[in-house]
This record gives sequence, C-alpha cells and structure tokens, in this order.
Amino acid sequence: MKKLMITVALLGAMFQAGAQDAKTSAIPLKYGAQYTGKRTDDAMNKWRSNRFGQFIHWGLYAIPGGIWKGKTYNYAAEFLKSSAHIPDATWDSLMYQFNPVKFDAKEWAKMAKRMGVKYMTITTKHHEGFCLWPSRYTDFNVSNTPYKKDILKQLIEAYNAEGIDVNFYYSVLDWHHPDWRDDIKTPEDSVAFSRYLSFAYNQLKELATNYPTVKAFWFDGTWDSSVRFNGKWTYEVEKMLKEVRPGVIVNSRLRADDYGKRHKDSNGQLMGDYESGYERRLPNPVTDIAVTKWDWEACMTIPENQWGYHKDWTISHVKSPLELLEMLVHSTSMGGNFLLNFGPSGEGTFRKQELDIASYIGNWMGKYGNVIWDCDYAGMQKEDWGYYTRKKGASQLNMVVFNVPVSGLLKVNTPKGMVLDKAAFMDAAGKPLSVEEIAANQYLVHLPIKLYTSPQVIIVDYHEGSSKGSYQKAKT
Ligand code: H76
Repeated sequence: MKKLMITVALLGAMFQAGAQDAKTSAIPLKYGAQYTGKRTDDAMNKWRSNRFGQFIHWGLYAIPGGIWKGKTYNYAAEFLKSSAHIPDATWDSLMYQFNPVKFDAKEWAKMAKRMGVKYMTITTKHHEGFCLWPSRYTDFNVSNTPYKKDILKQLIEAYNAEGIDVNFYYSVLDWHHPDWRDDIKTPEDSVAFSRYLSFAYNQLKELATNYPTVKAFWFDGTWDSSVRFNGKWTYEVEKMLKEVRPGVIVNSRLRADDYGKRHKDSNGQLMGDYESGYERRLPNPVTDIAVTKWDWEACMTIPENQWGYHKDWTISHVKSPLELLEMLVHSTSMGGNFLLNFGPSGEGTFRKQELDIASYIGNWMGKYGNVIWDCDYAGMQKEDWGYYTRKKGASQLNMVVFNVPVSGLLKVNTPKGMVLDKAAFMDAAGKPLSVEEIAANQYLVHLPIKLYTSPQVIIVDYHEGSSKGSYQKAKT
C-alpha cells in the first residue's frame, strides 16, 4: 500500500513537471514558425479586408486546352504535359505559338473590378516552368514568344489602376529546368538541386525587385521531398522576400520546418502568414471553427479540377454562380479569403461561363459587398439558413440568407449577453422585419413568405446586455 502511494505521488509529480514542460518548452526549430497568431500590420490587415480575389492560371497549357492529338484528357488542363506524356521539347515548343492577340489587361482588370474582387493572383510560372515575365534567369519566358511583351507588367499596371492588389503565384516544382528533382537519391541530385534552388531564389528576388507593388507570394509545387526536406531554403525565401518587399505576405504552402513538416511546424504553429491548404474545399463551419484563429484563404475552381484553360467543360460539374457566391460568403463568415480561379484561353479571352459568373457575383457584390469586404467571423453559432458576417468594429450583425425556410422564420441563437434590437433587409433599410424573442438567447426573424431568387442580406442591430424576457420552463 505504502509503495503504491509513493508511486502515485511520484507519478503525480512527474505529470506536473510534464504539464509545465508542455507549456514552456517546445521542439527547438531553426526554420519553424516565425511568430504566433495573426499578423496585425497594415499590409496584412489590407490582405484580410480584401476577402475576395481572382486567381488566374495562364501559361502554355492554355494553347492545347486539355486536348492532345485529338484526344481529350480529363485531368487538369495545366497537367496535360504529364497526363499525355508529352516530351519536354515538344511541350516547350508551344512557346513559339504563344501569341494571345486578344489579350487586353485593361479589359481583364475592368471585369475583375466589376466582379468585386480586391486582389488578383497570377501564375508567374506554373509547373511547366514557362515564365510570364522576361526573367533573366531562363530563356523559357514570354519575351521569346511571338507575343514578346511582359504579361506581368501589363497586368500589374491595369489591375493596380483599378485599385486591385496583385499577388504572384510561383510554382517551385519545375518540369522544364534540368536541375529540378522530386527526390534526392544521389550526391549528383543534391548538387543539381541546390543549383535549382538558387535559380528559384533568384527568380523570386527578381519578381520582388522588379514589380514593387506586388503584395503577396502564393507558393505551389512544394510537396516533393526535395523541397520538403529543405526547410532552410523555404525559410530563407520568406526572409528574403520580406527584406526586399517589407510587408509582403507569404502563404503557408511555401514552408517546411527542420523536420519536413509542412504548413504547420513540428510544434503545431502555422508557418508563413496564412493557411493555404484549402484547395477546392472549405472548412466546415461547425467543426472547423478553430481555423478562425489564423488567417486563411481557400482557392476554388469553377469546374471540378481545371485551373488552366480546358476546351471541354462538359467533363465535370461546372459550379453555378450561386454555388460560388455561397462559398465566398461561407469563407468570409469563417474569417477567410476566397480566391476564385479563371483560366483564360490561349488567345487571352475568358469563356462565356466565366464572364457570366463574374457578372452575377459582381451584381450581388455591387449591392452587398459591404457584408464581405473588411468583414470577419461574427462569433455566432452556424444556422441552417446561411451565414453571419460582421464588419470589423461594427455593432451590427450581417445575415446572408441562402436557404429561406417555408415558414419564413429565421432562427438566431445568440451568445449570452447579446440582445437583438431590430432587423431589416439591407436594401430596404428602415423597413423593419419583426424580431421575436422566443426563449433565452433565441430569436426568430420573420421574413415575408415568398419566393426569393437570390441571397438576401439582413442587417441586425443588437446591444450588449441581458434579456428581460421571462420564459416558462418545461416540466420534465
Ligand atoms: C495540384 C495542383 C496545382 N495547385 C493548384 C492551385 C493549381 O495550380 C494546380 O495545378
């Protein structure tokens, strides 16, 4: 018995020491997270307030558009070189066909502005290795095509003139460069790959230096073990970009730590400035609410998995404008950004479905953009009718209603200490909707019963305090 008690006491002491250790000590890392929590500087606040962005995938893959020698490849069009096993020289010679005669950066920027995006992220170089800017580190770039002109420069000028931030996507994975390796198997691989890493580092420095208004870098193609076990390089790239361009923002997908852990380091801390793992998916508004403690961005395709231009959009579900709009609202409601992808053709034009989506979302954003831009997670429980957002610092709650119940009654469960005062449709301000308190911290907002054909926005006024209602408890 005595022995047992001593053991128990010892165990207790060990647990206590263990608990303290967990609080104070972490796995020492040279290349892990550089800070914890959210960045709160002006550049990051602006990035966050943007909320809605346009992703553009444009490269040589836009020319064949998913079809090679008469055969349609259903996998992502920008992967055609790999899906159709096209030899390097054959693929690379597409460069001599790159001549987007209909490309008009100003038109693109106007369309983006009308859609309501506040930033645009462009593929400076995708996995194929072709560069949309005249890089001095490779000939495989736009200046050696029949088109010749710098695409990035034109896009930056046109989008910035419309007040839209421009960010750079950069694929570290590079199918063109002879020194690229997926895996390091021999000392020769190691030598070659370190040359590759210097090349990519130089290109990134070139981009940051030559395009001074770039706001963020969006890294991709970082999953192979060659990059994953080069945490030092990913750390140094982030550091260099921030030295060249103070305030610049880097996604978590660039980063790996000392032990090959990606996005989040071995201590569970996010690396880079925001979580960029949400690709073609969104966090769950009930179970993934922890995501609100970080900045994050979801990127989304219109068809199932086509980023670059694919000629045939009948091969998968093409999302409707309302599905995409709901994803945007869903993202804002969870404190994240939504980056919607477009894949222009080899001529430099957007297909009709893309233009229609842009104008549908744009019309809605024109009326209701203020429940998206600069808005955040509202701290409310998820309800079946849709999503809440809240503008930073505002004492109003926004309800964006996608599913109106046949009763017309929208349930609002409030946290303790929040009392609802009134509600009104945003575009019929002044004409109040009835707000009925039905139980402690439970309200019903009454909507007119009719057919709604677009998402409704309701602005709710509330104050902090406790409800005066008296409720009869059930006899159980
Ligand atoms: C897989 C993959 C890549 N990551 C997406 C953002 C697209 O660029 C796609 O090609």
